[in-house]
Amino acid sequence: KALRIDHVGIAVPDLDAAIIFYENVFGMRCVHRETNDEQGVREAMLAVGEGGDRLQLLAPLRPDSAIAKFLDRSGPGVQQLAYTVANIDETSATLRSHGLRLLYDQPKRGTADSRINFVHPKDAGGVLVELVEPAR
Ligand code: MC0
Repeated sequence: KALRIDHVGIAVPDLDAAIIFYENVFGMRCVHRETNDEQGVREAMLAVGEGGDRLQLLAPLRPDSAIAKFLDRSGPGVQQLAYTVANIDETSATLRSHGLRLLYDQPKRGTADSRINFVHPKDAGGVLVELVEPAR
């Protein structure tokens, strides 16, 4: 089951400009930055307040990446909604038993060495749902 919202992911064309915007306008704090070559993204994690809520900014690393394709089609905006799960293998099995397609056969590496997978947006009401099992 989903334990909490892990983060909301927003596709942006310019990571540095977006960080400055969210810090200055909404008072968020950039707490982590990382390049994920496999996912084709440069990302930043922003803390919203002190309660653990997080916004993830995603900028494309390559023109053929998922984020570049999203920006081409839809422009900047909410690209994904991520839930924290305790055990991604169990959660994936449950979702598959409900007939949902997961994008990867096995979890891949996400932010800060988490294990991640995605539910196809067509199987989740038009929302790209990410599952995140944090690193121990
Ligand atoms: C595409 N669609 C979406 C969508 N992307 N709907 C909602 N939210 C999105 N983000 C819709 C399209 O409009 C289309 O609808 C349909 O899905 C299928 O589109 P497609 O052309 O077949 O597929 P693609 O090529 O656009 O790919 C979509 C897909 C891809 C979700 C498979 O983006 C993907 O593999 N995403 C997973 C990886 C990812 O997003 N990585 C970047 C974040 P119509 O109605 O037109 O047919 S990396 C990350 O998040 C890591 C760092 C982390 O958090 O740890």
